[in-house]
Amino acid sequence: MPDPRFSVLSEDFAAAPHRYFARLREQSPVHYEPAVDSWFVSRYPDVRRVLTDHEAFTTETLQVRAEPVMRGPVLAQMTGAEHTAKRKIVVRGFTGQALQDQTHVIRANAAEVLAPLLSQGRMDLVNDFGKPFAVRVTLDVLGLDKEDWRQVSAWLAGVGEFITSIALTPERRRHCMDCALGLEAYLVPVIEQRRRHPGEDLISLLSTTEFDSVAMSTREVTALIINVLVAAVEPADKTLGLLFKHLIDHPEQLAQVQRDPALLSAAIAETLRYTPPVQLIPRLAEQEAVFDGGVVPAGATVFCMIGAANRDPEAFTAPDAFDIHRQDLGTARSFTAAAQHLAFGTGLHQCVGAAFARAEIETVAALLLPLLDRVRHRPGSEYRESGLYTRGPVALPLDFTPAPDAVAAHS
Ligand code: 2IO
Repeated sequence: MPDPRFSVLSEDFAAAPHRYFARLREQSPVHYEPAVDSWFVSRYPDVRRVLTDHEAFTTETLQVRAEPVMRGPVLAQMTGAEHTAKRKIVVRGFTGQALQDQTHVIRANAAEVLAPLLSQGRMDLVNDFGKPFAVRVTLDVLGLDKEDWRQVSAWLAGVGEFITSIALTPERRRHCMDCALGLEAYLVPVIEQRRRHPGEDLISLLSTTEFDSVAMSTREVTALIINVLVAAVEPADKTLGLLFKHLIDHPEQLAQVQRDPALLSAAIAETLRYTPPVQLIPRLAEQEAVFDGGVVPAGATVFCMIGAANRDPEAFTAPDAFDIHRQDLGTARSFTAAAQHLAFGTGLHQCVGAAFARAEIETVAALLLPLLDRVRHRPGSEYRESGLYTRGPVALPLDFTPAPDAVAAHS
């Protein structure tokens, strides 16, 4: 019998959601939460269905969840010809030659943020490195001033809080809106300047590429830039922290990756399956939908539980084991539309930044691993994660022995 008191909004669930995934899939696969009037779908086939049946499940939820703080429509909200055309523009900004160039930007920024940390033999991978690094890289790619990273980080925290909250108090809502307005006021003059004097950066690309023979409006470009900022920053430090946490906790696999860096993409793909940084993806049920195990009424908000689906034994053998060698992951496909795991979603709105995300995490991990000799958790540090929508380590304090030539090269 499903426990009637069980809630995905409980403190127990928040402390360690994975402990409840099997129970949800087996006993309450279409789980209703009255406090937020939403349904939570946890089985792999059901999540796939919700994300690929675009007629039955739309992204209209984003009108209230994202548009107010994005200051306009994000890519995931769009449909039809508009979506196809604008998605193509953004994809062009994150693949091919653009991605090649971005890899250099990634490496340079990683080295820069790392330099003052390396000789110390200790760092908090999430707060000392991951967070500043993710914002700086994204600003650089957009053609914004990296030195603004602290201010932009603070604005993005508010925008991210709005999008990923399950419930917001009026005070927090006001704070999030202030952050969004601050970010918009910062971006608008830049967009106007790039229209007149375009460069090689992504803001220039977005401000000048025509859609239906007209350039996008400043409002449209602003929303797409905030979209890129949030999507590139919010999950990045989490994925990096989770990758290192899992590798340190599985020393044989860490040693294998250190010996053979070609295994890194499998380690990243397995991290994304095992602990996807984006745990929930919302949809709106256009009509009543019948699942094996529950019915969702027309007009309902449905949350796809990516973490639970990625650990469904229907889809992966021994799903609760972290195993970079698993045969059922298909690493080569893991960053494409054919991915087996659902960390980038699936269907028409599957993440456009997947290739960039892979390049970012792979480049940084390949740079870091040889520099951090005998990397280990700081003794006495207590590992904790937070977040229901996006989720990752609150901190990851590491001790290591700095590789001698590394310190010389980076200080
Ligand atoms: C930004 C949730 C961090 C996206 C979102 C309103 C749309 C879309 C996602 C991801 C990650 C964010 N949804 N990125 O889940 O662009």
